[in-house]
Amino acid sequence: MVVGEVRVASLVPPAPVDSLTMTLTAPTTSATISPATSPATSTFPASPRIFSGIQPSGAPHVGNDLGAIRNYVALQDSYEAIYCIVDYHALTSTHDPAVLRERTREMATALLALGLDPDRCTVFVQSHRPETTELAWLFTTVTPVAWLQRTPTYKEKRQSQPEDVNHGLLTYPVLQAADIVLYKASLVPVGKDQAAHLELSREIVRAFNGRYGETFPEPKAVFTDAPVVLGTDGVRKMSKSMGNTIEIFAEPDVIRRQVMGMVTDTQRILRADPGRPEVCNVCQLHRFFGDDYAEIWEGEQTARTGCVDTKKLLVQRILDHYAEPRERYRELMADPGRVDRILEEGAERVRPIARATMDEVHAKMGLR
Ligand code: AQP
Repeated sequence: MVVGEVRVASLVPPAPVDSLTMTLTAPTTSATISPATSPATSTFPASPRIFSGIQPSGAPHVGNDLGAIRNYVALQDSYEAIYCIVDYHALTSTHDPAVLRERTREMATALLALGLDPDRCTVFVQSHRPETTELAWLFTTVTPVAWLQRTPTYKEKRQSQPEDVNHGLLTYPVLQAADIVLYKASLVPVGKDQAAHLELSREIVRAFNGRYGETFPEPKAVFTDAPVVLGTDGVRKMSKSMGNTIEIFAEPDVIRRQVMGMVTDTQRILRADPGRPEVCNVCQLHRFFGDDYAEIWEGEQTARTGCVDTKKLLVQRILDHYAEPRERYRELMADPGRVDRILEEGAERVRPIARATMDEVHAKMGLR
């Protein structure tokens, strides 16, 4: 186990071999996560609190779900869980107000459809609790610029949107740290791509606690057993901006096209060639959509099955797996008032926590 990370229960059978080097690491079998560091002061919550944010940056995909959202769902029963649609973060790349508004509601709807239950967790929109931006500003005063400049995501965004290298991109991880610890959360379900940001959050917290006294818990990442899901290109992380996603709520024809277009084992030229399931992302994804992964593996390795067969099966299984969420998504999208109410109530529910944290921070920093 890596310091600063914990891993949650495997929902799938173990891999037949332990050489899953690309998409997914071998699943763990433990159904529990380690307890967070014991609170150093009475201002920490009595039991670990969960927080995670997700950008309303487009249609949620299988990578978001396998890498993060299913942990959001799993953890809501064991912990006080707070989930947030991070529209302030999305503003670093999305500048059309109508698009942002629509995507924010879509992402909230998607989370609810995938299993977040407002009676068991809190779901709200980041900008509805503006204390987070004040705390982010205060955190900028303990964060060296060099820490931010070396963030991998910042470097990537400088490449992917060279015309729009805005200040928000640089301070993105500071806002993320503020989001998490405003609620004194210590466990953060995320995909592995967020590990560097989480590490930075821990450093920022340490810098703040070092200067002003023990105030915040150091947040730890919680990974699923699919911490990095590769995209349909089989090479890069599944990501909206890479255009290599399998969308959860798209029309079946779109999902079919996305899966059937997946790159498999590039060395398997003929149907009769034995495949290498450990580098075939179609095989890897089967781990999460059926209980016969070992057979899929063997079929591919011995050329008993072809790539087209395995892809067709995957299409069907993805459609079946998400059939109920897709139905709930349609219902909720037809009732936007209900979703808006859930989000408003969520923001109100966490107000006292945010206020209490800010009172403490103001006092410690000499602002009141
Ligand atoms: N491919 C992935 N594998 C595992 N986890 C993933 N996550 C995203 N992609 C993968 C996790 O999903 C949560 C929400 O991610 P986000 O808000 O950072 O969404 P995102 O970055 O917008 O996802 P994309 O598709 O990668 O978007 P772009 O292209 O805009 O950057 C996070 O916990 C993330 O780790």
